[in-house]
Amino acid sequence: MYGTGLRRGFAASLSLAVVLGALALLTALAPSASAATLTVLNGGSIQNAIVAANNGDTIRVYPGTYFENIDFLGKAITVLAVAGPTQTTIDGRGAGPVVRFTRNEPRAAVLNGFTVKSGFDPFEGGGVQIVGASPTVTNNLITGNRACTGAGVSAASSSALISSNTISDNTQQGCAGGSGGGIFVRAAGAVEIRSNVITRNKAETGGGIDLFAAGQPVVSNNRITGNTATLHDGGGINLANVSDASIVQNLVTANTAVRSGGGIAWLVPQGARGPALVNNTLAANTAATGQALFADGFQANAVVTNNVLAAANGSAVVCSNSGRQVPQFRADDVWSANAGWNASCGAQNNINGNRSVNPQFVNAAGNDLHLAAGSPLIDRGAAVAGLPATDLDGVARVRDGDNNGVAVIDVGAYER
Ligand SMILES: [Ca+2]
Repeated sequence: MYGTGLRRGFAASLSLAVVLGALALLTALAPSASAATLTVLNGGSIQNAIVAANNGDTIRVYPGTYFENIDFLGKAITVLAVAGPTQTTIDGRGAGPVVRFTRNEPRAAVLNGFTVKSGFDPFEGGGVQIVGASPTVTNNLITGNRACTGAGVSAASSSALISSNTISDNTQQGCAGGSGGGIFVRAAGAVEIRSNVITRNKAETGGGIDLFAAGQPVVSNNRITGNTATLHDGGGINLANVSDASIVQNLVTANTAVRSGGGIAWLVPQGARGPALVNNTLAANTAATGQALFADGFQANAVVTNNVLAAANGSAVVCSNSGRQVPQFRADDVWSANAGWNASCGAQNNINGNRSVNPQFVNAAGNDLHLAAGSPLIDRGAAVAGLPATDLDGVARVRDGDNNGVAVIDVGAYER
């Protein structure tokens, strides 16, 4: 029991500091004065602290590996690993989802800073399972989990915020027909998937992300790389049924689909708006058809603007016309060594700002997909409403990259 007393004393002094701070702010922030801080030390139980917590409380978890499957129990509380995911792990032991939000938790229910590993669910959400709730899941490493759908994270009937996590090496298991190796979203909502690294996940469909009847999700500023759709479509991202997603400023690279859409695949049903794909960089993805993008269905309202849709060879973009419609392409660069645009997309090249030129990345072989000086995609994008004020690096958009005195947005996820 070396160190236990010291740690408890340390925790007690922290709590005292919090109490003193709360007293100091009592007049200015009266509602927060009732919020408490609970402490969990190595060897303790996070779940016991959740049981004891009330809305507005923060549970501070100290370094260690916690063999638990925790449930937020509907509480608007923050569960925080004070030393971050490299030192703090919740290990689900294959006994169920590692973390569950299934009781209408709001955004103020926060999971922050953990390694979340070794969870399993035969249906959905091996690492983090969200059903009918909208929590915040941020700054975690979610890895080595298994489920039929959403091996890493699942979100059903949800407007959750999933931000700044690394979601890696999660794998479909427990069924045939699964999807969403990294993240699975189903049943209309407004899930936001922002600024995550999503890598090396595997599922039959949607290796990185599967959006299935997902409503109006936002997928922005993510790095989605090296994921695999092991049987069907969408190595990086797959969208089906009514998934009117805004997919903005992501890097989608080196993903693989055995069938179609190495980077992204979608099937837009009749009557749906379909996705908006804006200022993404897709490169080095592979599939049997549609190396970068496989666009299918009733997609006349789908918007594809300012994207780099590049592939080593084959058709970078294929428009399967089951709905006899193609998306609205504008200021996109669709490029591969031998055939950028597939004829199925109709006449697009040199129309509406669309082109087929070598994007001239800084170092494609080294996976540096910034535009090199002199790239033909600098200052060649179309004006887009609602674009983030900064690019994927956090560099301010829009800039005058060709030094002609006029600032114009670049094509792709990076600005210069
Ligand atoms: Ca520019």
